Amino acid sequence: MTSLTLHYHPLSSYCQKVLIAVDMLGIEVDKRLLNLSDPEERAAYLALVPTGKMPLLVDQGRPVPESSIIIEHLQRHHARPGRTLIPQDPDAALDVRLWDRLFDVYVMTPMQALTADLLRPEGDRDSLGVARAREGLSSAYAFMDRHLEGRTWMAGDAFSMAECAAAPALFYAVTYVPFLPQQVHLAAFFERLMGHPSVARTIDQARPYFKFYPGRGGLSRRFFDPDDPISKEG
Ligand SMILES: N[C@@H](CCC(=O)N[C@@H](CS)C(=O)NCC(=O)O)C(=O)O
Repeated sequence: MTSLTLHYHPLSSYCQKVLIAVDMLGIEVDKRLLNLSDPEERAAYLALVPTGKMPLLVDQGRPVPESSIIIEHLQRHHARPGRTLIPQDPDAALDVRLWDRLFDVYVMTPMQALTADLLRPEGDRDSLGVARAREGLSSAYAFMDRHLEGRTWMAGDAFSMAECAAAPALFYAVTYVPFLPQQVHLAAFFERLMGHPSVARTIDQARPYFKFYPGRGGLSRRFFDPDDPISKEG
């Protein structure tokens, strides 16, 4: 038992963002798997966090919501010495927060809209919303690819909170809108993210659940559990 409890689900992109940070910062947390489709559990969770969104960190009884705030909290109060995801320098920190926000707003949000659409009954699908979300992803890819030319990471020289947001956001986004062949900087960045140990460990935790992901048709076979028959499909 630690003083920290993380309410989460391994499939959730925002939970993955925090799980990557927890791993990077070398922090022990007790993980509590959420099932928000259970009405009682949802009601209890809403009492803890009025938005009802996951993840939620509880630190000695104090709820800390919102993925970026959770990461800042963990960095400030619990990171192992020498581990950092937000630089000390205020301007460098601002740059990290900017890219964290750009991934949340311009990649996570349209990606979630596309997932939400797939979860609706056929008759309630929103083709205009889907087209807008796809366009949103395409324009985000374009400016991100330009920014990445000559860079390894989004902000500064090190893996930061921006990459914690980028990895799950792009992981799911490409299942709906693949990168264009000319977006080589973004594609190389994606492979760097997927090869990063903290990201790879987080994806490994989610692997048994990918068969439930509504956009699994676009997910590369390499990410499925090798024992799952879907990993062998063409
Ligand atoms: N701004 C929030 C977004 C969190 C969010 O959208 N979480 C999704 C899962 S990835 C969620 O809780 N969905 C469940 C629901 O809306 O009922 C954050 O950064 O933590």
